[in-house]
Amino acid sequence: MPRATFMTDMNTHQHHEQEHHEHDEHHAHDEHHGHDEHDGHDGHDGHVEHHGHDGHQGHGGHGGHHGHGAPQGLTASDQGYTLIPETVGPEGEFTFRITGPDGKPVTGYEPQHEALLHLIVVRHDLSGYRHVHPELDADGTWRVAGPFDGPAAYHAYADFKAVGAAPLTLGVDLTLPGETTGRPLPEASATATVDGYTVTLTGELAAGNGAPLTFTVTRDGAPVTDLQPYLAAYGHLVALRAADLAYLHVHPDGEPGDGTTAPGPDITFHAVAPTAGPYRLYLDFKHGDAVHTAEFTAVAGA
Ligand SMILES: [Cu+2]
Repeated sequence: MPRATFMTDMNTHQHHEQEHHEHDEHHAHDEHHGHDEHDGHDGHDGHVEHHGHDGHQGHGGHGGHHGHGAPQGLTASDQGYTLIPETVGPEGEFTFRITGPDGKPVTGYEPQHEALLHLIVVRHDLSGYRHVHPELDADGTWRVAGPFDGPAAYHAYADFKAVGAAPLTLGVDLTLPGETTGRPLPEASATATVDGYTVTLTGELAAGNGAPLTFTVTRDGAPVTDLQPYLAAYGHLVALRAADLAYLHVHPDGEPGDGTTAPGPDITFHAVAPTAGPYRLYLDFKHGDAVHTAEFTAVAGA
């Protein structure tokens, strides 16, 4: 197995104030492909451990239409594309490649809301969420500075669209060895605070049914009415299923400039939870030229 040697300097993590982007709709996957173990990377320093995934639910039966509610991000390989982690550098830099149906690293990507690839990294305990935008080398290597929050088991999701292919979200497990303490999933709450903002969630996830989720952003008790767009939205929401870290795409209702969508204090999304149970929601919003992430635990009813 690949072996990680990266151990140091994992404790300084600024929030990356890169542009965050609303993600495109992603197509569901018609077929299951094998989920290969990505062995064979010995001999490189700084490898992170990564494992293939078998036996995932939720990819069947959604062919031919947009996969609202279809979990993604659990498989390292799909539709001929494979996410291959490479190295973690001394400052936590993470590099990876995506190989295509010809087995070679993909170098041609189509931007989705102006980012060629969206990378989500989260610890298995659902803490340490990061949403970053790696840079692509000419040889197909993606690299990004320090998306990790200390030694822990992680799941990384790459959300991209290769030229000529459907949008995909591939995922891999990564382990950064070292002493780590699990962080319990916070209890379900309709209120989150971040960076001096209070965000209140209205609406409930319901298994198998679309439900509106509205987040209301206030600061010092006053509604925030001048949210800044991320290209196509006033907020970016990722929902992860706590049981297995399945990645749900969630789409905003309305967008900046459509004549009806106000820049706060409310941001409304349409979410479908595939199954009942707990989810962790991560809302990125931009205000004061900084990106803030409000996190919620929400339980989908049956
Ligand atoms: Cu992104």
